[in-house]
Amino acid sequence: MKTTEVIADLKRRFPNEPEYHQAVEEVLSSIEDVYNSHPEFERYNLIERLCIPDRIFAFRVSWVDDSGKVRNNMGYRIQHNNAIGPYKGGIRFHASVNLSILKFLAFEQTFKNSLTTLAMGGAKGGSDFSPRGKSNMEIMRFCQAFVAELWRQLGPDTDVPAGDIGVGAREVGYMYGYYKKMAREFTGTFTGKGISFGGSLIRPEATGYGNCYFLLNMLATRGIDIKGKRVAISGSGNVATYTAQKIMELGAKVVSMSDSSGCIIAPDGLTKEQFDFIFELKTIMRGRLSEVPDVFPDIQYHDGQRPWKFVKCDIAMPSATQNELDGSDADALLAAGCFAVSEGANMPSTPEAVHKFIEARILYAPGKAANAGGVATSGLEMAQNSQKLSWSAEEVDRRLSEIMANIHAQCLRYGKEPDGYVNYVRGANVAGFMKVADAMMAQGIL
Ligand code: NDP
Ligand code: 2IT
Repeated sequence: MKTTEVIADLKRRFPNEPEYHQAVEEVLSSIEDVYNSHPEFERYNLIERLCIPDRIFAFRVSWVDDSGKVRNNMGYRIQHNNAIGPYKGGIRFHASVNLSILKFLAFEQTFKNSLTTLAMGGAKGGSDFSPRGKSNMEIMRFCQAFVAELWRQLGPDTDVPAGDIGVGAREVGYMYGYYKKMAREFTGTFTGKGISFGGSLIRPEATGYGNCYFLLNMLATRGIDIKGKRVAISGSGNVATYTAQKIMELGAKVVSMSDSSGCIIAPDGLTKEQFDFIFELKTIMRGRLSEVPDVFPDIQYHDGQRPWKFVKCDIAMPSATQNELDGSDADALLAAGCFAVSEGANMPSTPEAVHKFIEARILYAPGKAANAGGVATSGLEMAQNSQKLSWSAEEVDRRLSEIMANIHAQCLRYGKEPDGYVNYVRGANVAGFMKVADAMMAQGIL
């Protein structure tokens, strides 16, 4: 296989999908050697079957806003690959959602889910609907209209959605409720559900906590203690807030957070009081970070900016969205002495930034490894739902921590370079790929 030819062909057949091309290019360039050492993969044209989603559902979602106006959005579900388990992956509600973004996310999800060691295939879905500024009733009507179209494609052993940007416990609750009504079943068909109806303890925290556990494993390879380290975080949603909470609990300092309007910088690290305020502001009040300096004048706010050029940090944990950290941000981080980057978001660093991190030989963990704790805990929620049992928070947290250590071990196994440097991108891609490839080979041409 020549990676360049496969990419060129995908670009020709699926033009105007830059995020999808970017994600595919990153994976294919790191698995080329492994792929070529298995000629049977080529005979079965495995690579194309792995890059092109099994199927894509696209539909109009019509709903009525509070003023009585009829609104139309697009809805999608991409069932990418189910070689190793039912389709599994989040739903994103954001104005920017399009096929390219969802195809990249579903593709990434397939490798990430494979790394978790649990039986989950890859999927992603969403809509260009933006929950920001909408009332609860509008959100509910939208979620119901979305699921009215999609429910027939879902099921506990078929396709199990969850949250992502713009979709949290509230949206999952409304979507699950409507699914339950249409399908006339009470099963674990969504994860991230409320605790009273089958949700798992620690699922809300899992992506952020899991990223911190992965980071601890990486730091241990260099004998570095996290205590007192300065950690720059972006985002202030589900992933970012629980990352910040765990980072502080571990004795490190959170020096930045951000939202889509700008970033806050706390040069000495957020205090517990400041963090609690931000948590409430973003998750309960659904407010803006620009309001933070009104209450805490020692915190700086930079309108329209990302944090990377404003912080002096040891560790960066980008946790907002794709391509939010570019080459010049990477230069700034490296110049300021940053020695570890662990991605909470999916594909937050541009290819140029990734290249700079790896060239500089710093610890760099791609999202598909570092943020896999979220979907892994979704897998644990599915297991609990199947058993009709719920595990304690300690039990789920222990399993999450073990899964992250296992993902780290897989990265070491496949990612160690001759000079001893661990290339986590290669490690995660090869480990994730091998399991899915083996399963696809065993199941014939589908
Ligand atoms: P949330 O919607 O809870 O939070 C998203 C955060 O990122 C908000 O602070 C939001 O700002 C900000 N943001 C969103 N879009 C943009 C943008 N285009 N530019 C700048 N900032 C933006 O989502 P999550 O925390 O769940 O997701 C964050 C990332 O983590 C995503 O990449 C997601 O795919 C990934 N992820 C999520 C998992 C999960 O379990 N939820 C699991 C694994 C990965 P604002 O408040 O202004 O909207
Ligand atoms: O990107 C992700 O891994 C998620 N949004 C979580 C998916 C899930 O099914 O829990």
